[in-house]
Amino acid sequence: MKHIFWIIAGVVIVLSVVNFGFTFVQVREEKATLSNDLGYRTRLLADSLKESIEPAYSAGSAETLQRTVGRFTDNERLRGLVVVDPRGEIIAVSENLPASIRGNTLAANVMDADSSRGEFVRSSDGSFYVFAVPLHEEQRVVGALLLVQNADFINTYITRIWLDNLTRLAVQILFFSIVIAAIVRWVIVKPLSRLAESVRRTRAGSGTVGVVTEHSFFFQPLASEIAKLSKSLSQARSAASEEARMRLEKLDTPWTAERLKEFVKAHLRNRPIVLVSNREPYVHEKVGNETKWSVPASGMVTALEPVMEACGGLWVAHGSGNADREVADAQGKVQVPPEEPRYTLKRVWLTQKDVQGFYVGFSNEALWPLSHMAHTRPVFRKNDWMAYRRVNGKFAETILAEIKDLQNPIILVQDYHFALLPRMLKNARPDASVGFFWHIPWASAELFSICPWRKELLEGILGADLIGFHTQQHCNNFLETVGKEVEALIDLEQFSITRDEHTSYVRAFPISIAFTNGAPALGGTEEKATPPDKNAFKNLGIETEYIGLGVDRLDYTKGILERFKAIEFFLDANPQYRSKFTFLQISSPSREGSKKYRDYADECAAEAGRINKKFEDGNWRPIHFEKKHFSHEELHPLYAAADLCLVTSLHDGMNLVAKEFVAARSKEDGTLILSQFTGAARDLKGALIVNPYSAEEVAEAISKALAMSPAEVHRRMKVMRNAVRDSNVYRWSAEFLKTVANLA
Ligand code: GDG
Repeated sequence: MKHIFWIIAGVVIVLSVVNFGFTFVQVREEKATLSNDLGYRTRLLADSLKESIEPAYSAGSAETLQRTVGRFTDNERLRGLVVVDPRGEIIAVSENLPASIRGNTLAANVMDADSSRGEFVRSSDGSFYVFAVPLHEEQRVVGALLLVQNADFINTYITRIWLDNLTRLAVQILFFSIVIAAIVRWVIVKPLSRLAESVRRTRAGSGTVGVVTEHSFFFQPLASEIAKLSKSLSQARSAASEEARMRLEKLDTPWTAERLKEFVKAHLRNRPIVLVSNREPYVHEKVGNETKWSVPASGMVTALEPVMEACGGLWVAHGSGNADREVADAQGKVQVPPEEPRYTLKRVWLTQKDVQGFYVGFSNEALWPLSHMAHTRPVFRKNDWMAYRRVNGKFAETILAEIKDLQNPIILVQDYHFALLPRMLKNARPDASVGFFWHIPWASAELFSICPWRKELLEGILGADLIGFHTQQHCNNFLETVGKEVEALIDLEQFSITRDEHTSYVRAFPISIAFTNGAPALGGTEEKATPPDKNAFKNLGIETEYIGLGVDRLDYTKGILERFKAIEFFLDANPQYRSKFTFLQISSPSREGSKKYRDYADECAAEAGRINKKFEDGNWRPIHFEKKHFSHEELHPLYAAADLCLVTSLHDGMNLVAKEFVAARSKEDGTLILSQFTGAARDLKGALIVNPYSAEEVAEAISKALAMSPAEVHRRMKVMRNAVRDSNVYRWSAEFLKTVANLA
């Protein structure tokens, strides 16, 4: 719509300029012609009147003179006559001649010069052409005769020209606007957007070749080229799909989005997949007058988004963005990814009170610290628990309504926000396969026992057919907790729990990212061919020889303060690295509704400030603390170019940042320093494993990393890249989906 407006505005400007130009010239010419004509006719009239007036003037008869003058009063355009004596005194004047004209000074000038002259005069009575001619008696100037002509008709005529031309311009503008809008809309925009839609559908695999060429008369050559292109694309796609099908059985080949799709088709026989999480994969926000979308900083989203892109289906999540409602339909649904829709996101709307109790309160102030051994006391509030139950119920209702016409759906419930949901869903729909994945650690039976609602939580989780954790240790802890808290039959061989005739299987599925070794991924983090380039750091004002990187949600479990302490320790112990080493900490603001998180953010900023003050030298300061959200596209060049990445979580289910760093190192360089308390420490054997509580140990790892031989760096990175490549998120979901589908 905007572009049509600008095209029309351009045409309006051009038409107006041309029209005004022509009208201006026309007006000037018409005015000159009319004025000359009036002047000429007045001169002729003046000559003939002079002949009749001079004898009367010479006879000295004022009465005869007045009678002669009177005869010409209001005659057509001639407004009147004035006869003056040599002193300029009026001797005779036409009756109705306005007073403003009578005393015209032209008479005196004409008598002095002894030659006739005319001029246009504008007065309150109108516009006039005054022409004066000297009167003679025996060659002597004895007076003057003034002829006053009405000149208003010239202005009236000029005004008419302007009005006529402006009316013509308005009609032209209207006509052109309608024609242009119609042409742009029907001949350009519509066919182009149909073309784009066809291309998009073909690219997404849901369109047919040839649709592209329909309705695109104007773009026929382009359309037929695109049709050929999409034909090649669909041929390539079926070849890839065929290959993926063949590879399905060979488990040692890498998993890709395509292979996962084929797997879903073959093993799940197109059973509908519904994924449920609190955090939505795309958030729409108002930025000024514009609506923008972003992918939130969340490990769960990073891992599951590529899976949904590959498999399609429905993702149900809390609509938390301030423009979420605006872009969703009446049912809260929106097709995503926004640029290339592949699945449906259904947003559930929560009240401020729900969010406070369910999310900020019970999820993040009770369950999060309860599950992480980070020495932060959980806060259990009855009201938060009630809100948690209420919101789990609300999500259950929404999902049950969505699946009411679907048979044997597979429902994948994500994370600690929805511990009660598996039971609610399974009770209402026993035919559904319910998988539940707990993305954070399951600390221990002892720690869990302090939760006042532990039995209800376990009851809820045990509604699932399959319960997944990142590590075997978390599975063991969970089984031990169930054994301690509820009456159930625990089979340690099967790793299953049977209660009220329903069996839940407990398995470790170490999550990962969409590392595809250069093969096209449908989303998420993937290896890109861009060479490492420290310019990305220069843009942030970092130009030192050595650069360390940290990327975390601003969360106390990520050990950011401990990391800063280790950097201080490192610079104290290794002064030769001062002014040569900079640490960039990217911290995406997180859970800002909670005071604990706001305070932690302030503490991190203060600690970075303190350490910077201690070491700063000229323009150099050791820690750059960027408290803002970076997109995956912005993070990638930083991951690819840093010398080392520090992951010092005090406790972490998996930690995907560690895997993203590894995936970004296509040159097989760079060192990962990784906390022993992350799930990732079990998968990434090439990392320098550290205890984040020991600043000395982390500082030593930093100096070891910076002094490590390139061969050693390469060897370690290669090991890690192989691990992430082999166990990417497509394998993770295939294994989870296969297990959950086979249980039913
Ligand atoms: C939970 C568990 C487990 C994007 N922009 C920014 C940013 N991101 C992305 C990172 C990464 C993700 O956010 C963070 O993932 P993690 O796995 O490190 O952590 P959690 O969000 O706590 O995830 C975790 C995960 O679930 C999956 O199961 O691994 O253990 O706690 O993809 O690229 N991150 C930051 N700033 C940004 O601007 N910090």
